[in-house]
Amino acid sequence: MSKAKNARYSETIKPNRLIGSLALALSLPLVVAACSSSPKAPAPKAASNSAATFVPVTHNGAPTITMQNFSFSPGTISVTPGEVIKLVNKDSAPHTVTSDAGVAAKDSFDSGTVAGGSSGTVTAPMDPGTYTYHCKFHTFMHGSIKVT
Ligand SMILES: [Cu+2]
Repeated sequence: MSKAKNARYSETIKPNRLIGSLALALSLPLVVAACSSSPKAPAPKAASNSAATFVPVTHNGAPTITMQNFSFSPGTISVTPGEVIKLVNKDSAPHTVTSDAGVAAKDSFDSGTVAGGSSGTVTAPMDPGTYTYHCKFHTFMHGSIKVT
């Protein structure tokens, strides 16, 4: 008897659940439609405003050259005049970022020794241009710094 009652009870509750989920399914597209249609008009204005505001803040932290497996990454890094570039040495050997011969004295740069597993910095030249550099200890290691 109680089994039958339970069965009957669950049968009566089923339509309610169905209606509940139907109502939910019907209301969801309405909510999505309401969300996507109403902010569309003011969105472009906000985007153009923030684009102008955020232009100087595009750098996500300091520009970084990684020294790993006896190579520099990225091979060419773009920076602004006089910007400080972070150097991260992931090798156990020491490396340097040293400007190649032929660079005018005022545009020369040398990070000094960045010991294995440690980090350092080098300051980019002030004059726009592309400057090639090498590692003092491993002259086959090359990279370039593009100042714009
Ligand atoms: Cu090296």
